[in-house]
Amino acid sequence: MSQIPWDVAQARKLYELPFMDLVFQAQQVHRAHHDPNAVQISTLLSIKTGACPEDCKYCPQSARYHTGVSREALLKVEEIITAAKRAKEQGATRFCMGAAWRDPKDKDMPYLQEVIHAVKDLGMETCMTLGMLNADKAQQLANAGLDYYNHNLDTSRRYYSEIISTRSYDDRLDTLTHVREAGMKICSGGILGMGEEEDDQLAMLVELANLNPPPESVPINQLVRVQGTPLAQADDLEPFDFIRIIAIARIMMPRSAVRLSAGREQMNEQMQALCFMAGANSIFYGCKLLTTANPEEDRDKQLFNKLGINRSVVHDPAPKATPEQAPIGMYYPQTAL
Ligand code: SAM
Ligand code: DTB
Ligand code: SF4
Repeated sequence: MSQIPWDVAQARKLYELPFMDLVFQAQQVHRAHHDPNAVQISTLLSIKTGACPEDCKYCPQSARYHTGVSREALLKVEEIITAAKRAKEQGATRFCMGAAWRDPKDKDMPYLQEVIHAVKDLGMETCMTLGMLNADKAQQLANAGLDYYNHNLDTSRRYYSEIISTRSYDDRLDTLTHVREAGMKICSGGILGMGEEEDDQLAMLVELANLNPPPESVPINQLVRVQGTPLAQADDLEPFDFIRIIAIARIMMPRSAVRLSAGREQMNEQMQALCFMAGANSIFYGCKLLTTANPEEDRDKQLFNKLGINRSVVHDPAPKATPEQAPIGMYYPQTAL
């Protein structure tokens, strides 16, 4: 299947649609490819917290900012298994492990491989986010059985240098290439609310959608403003604009899981429901993200009950319908079969 690239002008046309038309279109695409009442849930665990050498301006774990997040030693494998078992009992199908590293070092690889084996033995999907990967390290993780690798583009190429100076946009794209070539699934998205323009948000989606194939999983984070980070005083996002970006992500990447990621603690139930309506079909579940708060599990269970949402067992990124079978073909201008 060949893919006709998206551009920002096309994305902007979607952005400028009346809100109802945009959400309706996104919901049509969503229903053509996914169960509209199913949400996949992943649980996050920070396996190495704080003291990161990078300077990402949003991040409470950078050693450069005084955020109150203290350095913690690498978690023991047993501690990780205990947390993964608990996540599984709570209904998570994927266990995502994050490390505040620029990149994993050779000495870390045996530990990471052991962790992947142990979590997979529980019958869960595995995801890691450890920073940059070269081809060799990506292959070692894939060989150990890692299913997904999370590495976000975070923002547009244009705005990127306002946010991070210690690694480049192309470094990020190179890591994604290594992940893909090693045979793992890509989880890549970004953060909204860092002072970027609308066109930066759209350009980030264009970069993601034009990966061939697009990421299997696309986390859309709303900035969690953490005291001590340079972005602690960033302006509020207009909630409807956040939902618009979810909808456009769904339309541009019809087969991907779109994850309503960080920032749910700051959203009310109605806002989250609109995000699901617009095509989000994955969340992080559990009262903590990496270092910041996420909604309590009971609150999410109540919300799912109110909305009649089922937890999907394992998210299947395969299409439920080809573009031809989709209800309204005009919603697939970018895909030529
Ligand atoms: N150190 C690794 C890296 O940067 O690739 C992995 C962990 S890092 C915390 C993973 C992602 O979390 C970042 O790329 C960013 O998108 C997201 N993130 C970090 N701090 C955030 C915040 N305050 N609000 C929203 N998302 C955040
Ligand atoms: C992603 O896109 N969001 C998650 C996960 N990938 C690793 C991380 C959110 C972190 C929010 C800030 C914190 O809790 O430290
Ligand atoms: Fe380090 Fe990742 Fe935070 Fe950047 S986002 S400072 S690389 S932990």
